[in-house]
Amino acid sequence: MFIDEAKIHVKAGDGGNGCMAFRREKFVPRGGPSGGDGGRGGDVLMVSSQRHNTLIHFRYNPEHKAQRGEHGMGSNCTGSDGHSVVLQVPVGTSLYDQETGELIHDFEQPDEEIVIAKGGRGGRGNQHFATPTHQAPREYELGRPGEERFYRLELKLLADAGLVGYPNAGKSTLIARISAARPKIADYPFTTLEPNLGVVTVGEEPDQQSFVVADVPGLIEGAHLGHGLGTQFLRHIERTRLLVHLVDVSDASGRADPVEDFKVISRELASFGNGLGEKPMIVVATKMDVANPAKLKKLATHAKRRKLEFHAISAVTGEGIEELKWALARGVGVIPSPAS
Ligand SMILES: Nc1nc2c(ncn2[C@@H]2O[C@H](COP(=O)(O)OP(=O)(O)OP(=O)(O)O)[C@@H](O)[C@H]2O)c(=O)[nH]1
Ligand SMILES: [Mg+2]
Repeated sequence: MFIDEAKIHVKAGDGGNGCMAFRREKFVPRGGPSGGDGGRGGDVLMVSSQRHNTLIHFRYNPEHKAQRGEHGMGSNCTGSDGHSVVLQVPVGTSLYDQETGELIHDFEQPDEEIVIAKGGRGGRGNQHFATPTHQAPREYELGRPGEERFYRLELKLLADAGLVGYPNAGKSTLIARISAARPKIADYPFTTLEPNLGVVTVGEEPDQQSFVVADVPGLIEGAHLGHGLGTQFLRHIERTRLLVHLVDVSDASGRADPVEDFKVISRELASFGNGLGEKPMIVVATKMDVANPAKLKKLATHAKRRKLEFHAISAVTGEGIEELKWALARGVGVIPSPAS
């Protein structure tokens, strides 16, 4: 189980202070108290949204404060309330109190909204303290402090895209290049024995988006019959929105035909069932720095004929990596695709 975690510190806005003032107008002697109330401090709210898939945006940005209420003013003017702050979390996030470990809320549906730090009440101005026997009150209240809390967020990560292909195709190298995941990489087959998840981000704050990519062990012909590592681990990518099919177009694969490679793996995916054969797929030619041009062309032509998006990358030189990241973001739906 892969868990994303973030710790945050939130502070709601303090209430504004009440005001002490007296009406002073020409021809109105002893005008009476006129100090307005302080405004309420803003709340910190948390809402579940489908716009986010990970908690990575809190890792860069763990402090959140709402605005304080304005102080009250003379002439019975109330200070304005502070603006609230709304923090978005992915559906599936659990919110814990960092100190006690208590579970505060499980966000199970989109658009669940709760207050996680309550803004302070504004103080009352001296206008409220007048009584028939106390007509020139000098009392007023200070605003109450906004709540301050420390939380821990937890999210079980589900992969949005799955990398598939023969052993040695460069799947682990790619995930290491585009995420913080550091899987073992080596030039022998079946280096990867268990799926690795990596969080990939595209764009800059505030428009940054992130999604989860799974690197799974390589497949070979007959995997559905248990050859190699079999297909058990494919259940980890059953619920992804996109498959990324990596095909080695260098001569390092030791196989002659990349289209044959592509077909073998596609058949294994189809025979695993559970929708893997029908999932949207991007085809990626790998090892462009040492590509065999004839193999590259053959694979590109095949992808085109099958109407599958095609990319060519080198994890060594970085060629095509940035474009592929954006294509993945579109494919998993965190950024709109031009067509839609
Ligand atoms: N020249 C070159 N070599 C690469 C590139 N990408 C990966 N490799 C090499 O290919 C070999 C296999 O890479 P891995 O990333 O371990 O392949 P994998 O698909 O994860 O393999 P398994 O885990 O066994 O399924 C390693 O020696 C990598 O250094 C590339 O773009 N260019
Ligand atoms: Mg690997």
